[in-house]
Amino acid sequence: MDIQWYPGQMAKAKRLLRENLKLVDAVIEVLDARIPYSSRNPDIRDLIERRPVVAVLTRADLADPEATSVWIQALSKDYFAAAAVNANSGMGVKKLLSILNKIPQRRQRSRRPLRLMVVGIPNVGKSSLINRLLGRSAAITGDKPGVTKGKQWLRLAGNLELMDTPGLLWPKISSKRQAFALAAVGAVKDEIYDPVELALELAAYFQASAPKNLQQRYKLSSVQGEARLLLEEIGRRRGCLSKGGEIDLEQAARLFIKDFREARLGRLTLEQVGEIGENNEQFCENDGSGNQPLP
Ligand SMILES: Nc1nc2c(ncn2[C@@H]2O[C@H](COP(=O)(O)OP(=O)(O)OP(=O)(O)O)[C@@H](O)[C@H]2O)c(=O)[nH]1
Ligand SMILES: [Mg+2]
Repeated sequence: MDIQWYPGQMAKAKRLLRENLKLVDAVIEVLDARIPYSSRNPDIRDLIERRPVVAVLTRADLADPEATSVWIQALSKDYFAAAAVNANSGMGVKKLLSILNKIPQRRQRSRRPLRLMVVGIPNVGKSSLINRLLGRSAAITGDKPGVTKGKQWLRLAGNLELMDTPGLLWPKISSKRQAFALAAVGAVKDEIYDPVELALELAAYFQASAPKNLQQRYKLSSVQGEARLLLEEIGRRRGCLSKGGEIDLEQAARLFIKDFREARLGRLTLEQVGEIGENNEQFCENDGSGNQPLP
């Protein structure tokens, strides 16, 4: 599936990051626990310039807990530290705070608070995470990408200042698989992709990797065969009908995508450690054919 978005907006977000980086001691890179590979921004490394980066996996409540702990171990080798949280409930935030407190000031003996910039793909939970760290709702959040438009500094009572930033996507997503992963978790605007196409790819993923989850959720005896027929069957069972009584495939697609996003099909991690390549760049370059099987 192809994704088109607004390069102007993203260029602006990138400039904002670059301009403010000199003000901060470290960066928090927020990743989606269900797609840690695909939510990693290949540009960020170049932008960050030798500052410590802490990887935070949000939506750990929606991901497979075992896969998340394997990810934390793997990411800890690559980042200053890594932690998993539920940025809605606050689970894991206390541990994250203790990690943040170990980050050194860039200027020693400086009396100012430690300053952190929070970056990541759109809709991944950056603002929610900041609110949980602060213990109050100070940053605006919302269930769609592009909610945070500019930077916002927020101060924690202790000794921490956090900068919220708009979501960042890189200009060229060469891998269809990565485009699928980003659309599946809601990092790109709904208008930008075809919901039926996304649902069909998601259905194919479930057929291959988690057929039981499909069977249980929609009470189906068999889930194999053409993905389109499966989506139709889901639509039939869930009453997604058009006025003429026919199955409304787009409605079925939206329902199915929503079920996945809210983990009603179970807690699943779409990308496992070591599955795609040792580093994300390799993954981005090698996987541009679009012919690769889904994870
Ligand atoms: N289940 C679950 N939902 C989360 C979590 N973190 C964030 N969300 C939800 O994800 C949506 C996006 O959260 P935001 O904090 O606005 O995300 P953001 O990264 O600031 O988004 P932009 O500013 O649009 O780039 C909201 O509906 C949150 O409730 C999490 O850990 N678990
Ligand atoms: Mg935000």
